[in-house]
Amino acid sequence: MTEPAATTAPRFRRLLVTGGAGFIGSCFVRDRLARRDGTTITVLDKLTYAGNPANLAPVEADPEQATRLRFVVGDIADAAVVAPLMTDIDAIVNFAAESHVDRSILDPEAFLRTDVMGVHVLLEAARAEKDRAARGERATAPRFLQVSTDEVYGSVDTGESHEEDPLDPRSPYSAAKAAGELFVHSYFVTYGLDTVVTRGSNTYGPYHHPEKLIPLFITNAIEDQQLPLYGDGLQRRDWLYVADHAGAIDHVLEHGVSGEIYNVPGNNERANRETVSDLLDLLGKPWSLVRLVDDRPGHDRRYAMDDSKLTGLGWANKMRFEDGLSATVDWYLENREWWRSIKSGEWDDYYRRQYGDRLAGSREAMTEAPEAAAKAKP
Ligand code: NAD
Ligand code: TDX
Repeated sequence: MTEPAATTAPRFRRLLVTGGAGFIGSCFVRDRLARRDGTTITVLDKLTYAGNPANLAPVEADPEQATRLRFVVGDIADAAVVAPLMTDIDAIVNFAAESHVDRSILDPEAFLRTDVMGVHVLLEAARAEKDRAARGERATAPRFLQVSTDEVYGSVDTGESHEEDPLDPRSPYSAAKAAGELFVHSYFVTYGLDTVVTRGSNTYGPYHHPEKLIPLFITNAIEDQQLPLYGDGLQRRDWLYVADHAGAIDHVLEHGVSGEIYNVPGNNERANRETVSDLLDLLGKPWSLVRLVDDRPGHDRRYAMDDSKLTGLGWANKMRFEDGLSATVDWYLENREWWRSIKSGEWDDYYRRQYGDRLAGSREAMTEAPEAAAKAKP
């Protein structure tokens, strides 16, 4: 991978990055430290099933970058852990979350704890720092960037969601994310905290936990395992490459207007069937691996967001979907140890709960073409 070019000094140089051992957070940390612009990062991560220190191995392998990274294992919902980490940072970027919709259906409480109460603990610690700044005990209050999601808008049958649209979250995951970002906004309005919120779309790329659609289907297909496609497979998602998502978050951190929310779309909207067909082609694997299984309860049919506010801020995504998907497939082919170690232990139990009955009652998916599938009503 090529290193991003060194840039001018960033506005926020000392960062607290929560969830920095996860998929998008680790990309943010790797890319920001690789810029060698003097940034120092403290990662706070609970190392849940989704957190993996191996995601930061490229940083640890570079002695200069490694000196600018400090890793703290801990919970964002633990005020005693969080408070001391806030005293000498310029900004906090909150990636930490329970992030998988299917797990939120199996166990909603964990989502309430981290995605709502954890955010509140972080906000309280930031507010205490703002009070310290007011007393002259530090120069400025920290900026707070909350990483949110397109799922807070709910299912969007036609058109595109704009930042001022009403929220309509429909899963425990998206309800928790909506509550989290509403808390963030309330701290801007009520306490004058310097906040910004990003709402990213479906992200894909290297280091993506194999519970999510693209990495699950790539890794199952590599091993000739069945691919459990929910419902009719005609749900539509807008795919955003992980480095573009992390880059957009960095851009909003630097340039976003306080109190504002920014959509971060990928502008690559496709039916799940199309995405699956593309990745099977890249792997040279047959469509017959795909099985239609019982749908996700409350499954959102489509997400799509307007990008004018973010482009107006001067951001443009770089990766084309075809290139990003191909690079992602190559990465999973070349990093089998990384995902094989995740697909073991707790994974087997999760996979049985999530897919055991579904796959037992599954049907052939017949055709890969979305139009034909819509007519065929399998
Ligand atoms: P992920 O599940 O890969 O990583 C989450 C990280 O947070 C893990 O490292 C985990 O250990 C850590 N974590 C979880 N609970 C914690 C806690 N209580 N305290 C400290 N650390 C904790 O998630 P991701 O896909 O990288 O998503 C990152 C953020 O982006 C999330 O807030 C998610 O809601 C948001 N988002 C994700 C996508 C996507 O498609 N993946 C799209 C839009 C927004
Ligand atoms: O086995 C599967 N079969 C299937 O058909 C899985 C895991 C998913 N799907 C479908 C459901 C969705 O229509 O694929 C689509 C994508 O599913 P996920 O990868 O689980 O993502 P999604 O539910 O869309 O949510 C993702 O994007 C928004 C992230 O997981 C969230 O964290 C983010 O906020």
